[in-house]
Amino acid sequence: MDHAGQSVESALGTQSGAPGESRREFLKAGAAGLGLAMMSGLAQAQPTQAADAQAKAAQKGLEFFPGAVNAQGEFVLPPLPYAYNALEPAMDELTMKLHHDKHHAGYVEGLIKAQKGLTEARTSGDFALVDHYLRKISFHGGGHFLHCLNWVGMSPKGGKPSADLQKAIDADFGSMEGFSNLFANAAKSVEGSGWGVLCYSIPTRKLGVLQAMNHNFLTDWANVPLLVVDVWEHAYYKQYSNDRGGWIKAWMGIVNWQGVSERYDLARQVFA
Ligand code: MN3
Repeated sequence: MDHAGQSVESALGTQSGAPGESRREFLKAGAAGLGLAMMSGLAQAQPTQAADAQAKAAQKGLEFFPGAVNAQGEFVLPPLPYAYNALEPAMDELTMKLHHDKHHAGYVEGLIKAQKGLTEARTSGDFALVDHYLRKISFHGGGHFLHCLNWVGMSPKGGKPSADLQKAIDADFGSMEGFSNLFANAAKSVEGSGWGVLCYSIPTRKLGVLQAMNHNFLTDWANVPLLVVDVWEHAYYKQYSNDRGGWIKAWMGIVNWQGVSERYDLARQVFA
């Protein structure tokens, strides 16, 4: 079993009796579902290499930012992975509806519009508004991708980190308490609107915490976000008023640690 095959099986959590069966199923699903050969030009590579590379790329798109694009690679609003009221009492149904159906949908719309403007600038040769479109892409793209992560980062069941992730949390933050204190304070102290982010550093292969102001400032480019908490007022104000800390504390109880653990495994495999 080669490296890519291992990561494919692990990422999907497929459980197959026959060696290679789950890998083949994933490769089939990945190729059919994403049409990545067309997007990446991988069709000219050796068939096995191309299939493995397609599967690897499919993993990145599907697992790091679930549902961010459709089979054609177009930006879409992914459905919530649970009912609007599934996170009550930590998060109320109306906030979830507005947050997902209006706010997140708005970022998808804004991203598509800005991408279209950028394409028109490139094809027409009129670059007068190129900085405008790129700013919009950064803002709406950040909003779209972070919200894709946001929905899967929460679960009615809550849960615990895998043994591997717990080990990394202990190594990089001292303990789960050390992580929680740092993360909660980072998120709480974001100036204005933004996010708290648990991320995997590609160069150091360690876990770290970042803030994001709005969707797109204060980050750095060497990190893969694994878990995010939304501290825009639209995410909590109806239920928690101005008590951002109360929202973060409640959010800590509904973190989907199984999903975070899977993305951590994926990050270690893809960026090993
Ligand atoms: Mn939001």
